[in-house]
Amino acid sequence: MFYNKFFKKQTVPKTVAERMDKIKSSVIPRHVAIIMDGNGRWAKKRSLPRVAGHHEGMKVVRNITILANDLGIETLTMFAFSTENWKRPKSEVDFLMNLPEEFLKIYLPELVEKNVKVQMIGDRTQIPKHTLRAVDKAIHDTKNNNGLILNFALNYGSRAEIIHAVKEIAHDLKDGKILEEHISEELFSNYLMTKHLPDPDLLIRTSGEIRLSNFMLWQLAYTEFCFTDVLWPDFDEDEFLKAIEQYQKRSRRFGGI
Ligand code: V07
Repeated sequence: MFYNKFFKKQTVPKTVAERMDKIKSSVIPRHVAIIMDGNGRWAKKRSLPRVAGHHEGMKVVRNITILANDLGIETLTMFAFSTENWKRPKSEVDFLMNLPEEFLKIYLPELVEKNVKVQMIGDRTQIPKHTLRAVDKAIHDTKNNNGLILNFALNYGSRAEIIHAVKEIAHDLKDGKILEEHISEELFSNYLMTKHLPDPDLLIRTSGEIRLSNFMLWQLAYTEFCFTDVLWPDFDEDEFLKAIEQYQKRSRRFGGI
């Protein structure tokens, strides 16, 4: 075998660490948003109650958070509970509203230690007090961290977010705080719950559903989409790295013209 400057030895990365190094040498998406679907189906396949799938899905949230933090991703938004989810049986809603507390009881010390900053978007008014208390404590305990922003969408609906923004803008117009000619895409973005975050670069939805389900409609205008058939409880490191690798291939094509 002969090598010169034109024929570099090519190796295919195999281990997670090697794949992570290769990923880190290319464009990392700043903001990844995930619709974590398929927990109920995962449970059904195993003849378990739906809530067993939600519980298993919670562990995956931890694993993907740690990996995203290690990759240097700035923000990870996880769609944990939609405004539509209230229509589910009360027992399931109650279980879901206990998950933030359970998650934080187990993982908050690790998140604090790994410099992760917890945040939340969504309508707080209908969320039970005990749930908000746990989430607010996590936000408080991690407010000085400057690693990954772990942003939970809890009781979040994008159309409601947009209507809320429109009302606030109307209010500020009436008060003379802004003028009609000030209304722009940038100003509008600043009335959304994500005003402090860049738009997502990559959206991942698990479990084979190919729709947005009222998630970040404004913010996803230019986002790359990655849909996978894998159910959320089965979504592992390999699946997340595959999604990032796919994103990097696409952005290389886009950048290269
Ligand atoms: C929930 C587990 C993941 C799959 C999708 C639905 C079920 C983590 C949280 C959470 C939320 C806020 C917070 C800390 C943790 C969570 C809900 C559901 C409602 F500050 N997982 N998870 N919240 N699932």
